[in-house]
Amino acid sequence: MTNELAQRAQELRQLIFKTIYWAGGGHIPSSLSIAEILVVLYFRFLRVDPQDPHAQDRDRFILSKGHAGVALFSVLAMKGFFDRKLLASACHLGSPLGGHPDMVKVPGVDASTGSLGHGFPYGAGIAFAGKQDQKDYKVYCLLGDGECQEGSVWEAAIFAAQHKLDNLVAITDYNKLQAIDFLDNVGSLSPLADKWKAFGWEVVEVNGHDTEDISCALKKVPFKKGKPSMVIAHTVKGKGISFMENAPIWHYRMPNTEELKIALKDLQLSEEDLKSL
Ligand SMILES: Cc1ncc(C[n+]2csc(CCOP(=O)(O)OP(=O)(O)O)c2C)c(N)n1
Repeated sequence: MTNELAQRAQELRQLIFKTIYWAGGGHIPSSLSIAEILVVLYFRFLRVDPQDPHAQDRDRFILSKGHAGVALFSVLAMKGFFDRKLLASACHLGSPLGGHPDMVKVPGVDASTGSLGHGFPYGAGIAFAGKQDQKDYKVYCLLGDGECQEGSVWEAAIFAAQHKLDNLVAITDYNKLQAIDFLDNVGSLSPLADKWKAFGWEVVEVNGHDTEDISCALKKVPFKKGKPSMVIAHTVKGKGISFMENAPIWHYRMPNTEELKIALKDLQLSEEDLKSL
């Protein structure tokens, strides 16, 4: 199973890169950072049905760091929510797949996100509604660490603890980078785990590129009855493409001809592979 999930993560990275290449632009490193987290969620935990994407009692997944939308589109295509050929249209005029996820247009997308600091509070609201309606679904929210510099994240954190939302599971993609620089050079969140604990959350830290480590944590949610759960996933922004790893300059940038060759080699793709999706 571990190998299978690791292989899926590799396949997801390839699909993300090809999709953004076809789109002509996008957030490559932000998407590569979350490949293992997404495959673990979609292929091991989320109770979702591609044939019935609006099922009332399904688990919800909210990509609060919506700028990594291509990663979500790619994993949804792998899971069978829509034909993966649709990925070739991403970011082109008239496509349902834009730069950010749209819940009205894309089957399997549970929240329209992209404005940082909004998806997570929305997810807390859905978890609250689930409690009120005595439903047993869980709401999983994936946050960026730079996104956690937004005040609305902490308002939602207070709300979730106050209402004992133990059906809410947040995962922070803790790659220590935001759009322009390292968090520590802009607005440090350290010590991040202690901050969430102080806000009334139960916290577990994992290696965000180790599918087994992520799974072990998610198996235990809620970490404590009556409390919301936070998984802090230590990741590397740009994981899988050597020159993009941990490099702030790549947040939104496309490789030139020479860089493209290296990226393809790193992802075990050929130039021929780039011709189709
Ligand atoms: C409210 C808001 N402000 C600014 C932006 C522009 N923006 C897009 S991505 C990004 C950086 C986010 O950093 P992080 O959450 O750490 O994501 P990652 O580094 O993994 O891409 C910013 C500032 C936005 N999408 N929403």
